[in-house]
Amino acid sequence: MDKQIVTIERHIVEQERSYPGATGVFSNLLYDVALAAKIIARETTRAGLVNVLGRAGSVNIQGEEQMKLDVFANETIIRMNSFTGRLAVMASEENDDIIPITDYEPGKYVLVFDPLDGSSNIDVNVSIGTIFGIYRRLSDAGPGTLADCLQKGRDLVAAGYVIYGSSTMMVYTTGQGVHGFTLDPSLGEFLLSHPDIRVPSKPLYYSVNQGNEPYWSEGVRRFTHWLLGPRDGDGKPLSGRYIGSLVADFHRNLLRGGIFYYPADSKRPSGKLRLLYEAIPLAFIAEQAGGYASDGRRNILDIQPETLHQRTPLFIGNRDLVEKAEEFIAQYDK
Ligand code: AHM
Ligand code: MG
Repeated sequence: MDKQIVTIERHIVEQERSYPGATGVFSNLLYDVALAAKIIARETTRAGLVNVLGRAGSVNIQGEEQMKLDVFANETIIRMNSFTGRLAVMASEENDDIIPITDYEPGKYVLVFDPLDGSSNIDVNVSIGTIFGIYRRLSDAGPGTLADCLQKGRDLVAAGYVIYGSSTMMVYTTGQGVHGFTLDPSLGEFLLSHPDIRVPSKPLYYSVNQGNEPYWSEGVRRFTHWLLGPRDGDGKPLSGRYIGSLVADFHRNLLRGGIFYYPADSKRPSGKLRLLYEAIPLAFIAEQAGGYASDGRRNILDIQPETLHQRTPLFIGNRDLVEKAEEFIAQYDK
């Protein structure tokens, strides 16, 4: 029983100590996100009971129907962060425009997030997740701007996700490794359960919506067939695993090794996933865990976002597998 119990608060404070000039604002911002995650976790686990399932009836900018839990998660994160004095602006998948901090004193950070990703899985009790990224503001003063939100992944200060699954976990990085915390519902605390996560060098899984194969490019098709084979004599073929919740698919492959991809195809020439609040934060986490993320041609972290809701193809996971995808695409998809 001498194993130390490390709460997320303690872990954040201990990490902050390695930054001599830190004021604590950033640590508090991470707690705010963790607290919002606990509130969302409480609602997602009660969803079937309190009859919050179903559609809210409104349609978001991507033309998708929002479900009630998406709206709840979005409002929770905005509400928990708008008055703290820590943020200048937010951007959410569920809001057409940026959410500048106007009614309270604006702070120096920027929060971009997908409040509840994988929403088609809510109704069927399958894991869903929240994804977030934190930047420093670029503008000097006043409410934050669109330019504050459109920063490259290289400039992230922190990124993370929360998975609402068989247990709730929050996984984050501030550029000092990737650390995972499991929510103890009886304590209401996230406890360090997965310190210093590294992508295993031997991958187990490939994850892609294979129903889209008729629309794939030659490069993606050939890459997939390569994955299914002995892969340069590298042992067993990979197993296919696909949930259709990005956070859950990413999380499994982060812990077990593998590649997730949602390529561009003839139906979706820019891919499906969003650059700013889906691909970029997960790319930072992947890199910090020894993996890699690409749009098929370049590092996701080097892409300059141009619009808030821009989509991107995404290949993410073990570096050698992602680089192999880049090779196939360079060779066959001119
Ligand atoms: P959402 O933002 O509407 O929830 O959609 C994003 C989700 C991702 O979680 C997942 O990786 C992908 O869509 C699955 O798409 P598909 O059903 O086309 O395979
Ligand atoms: Mg999403």
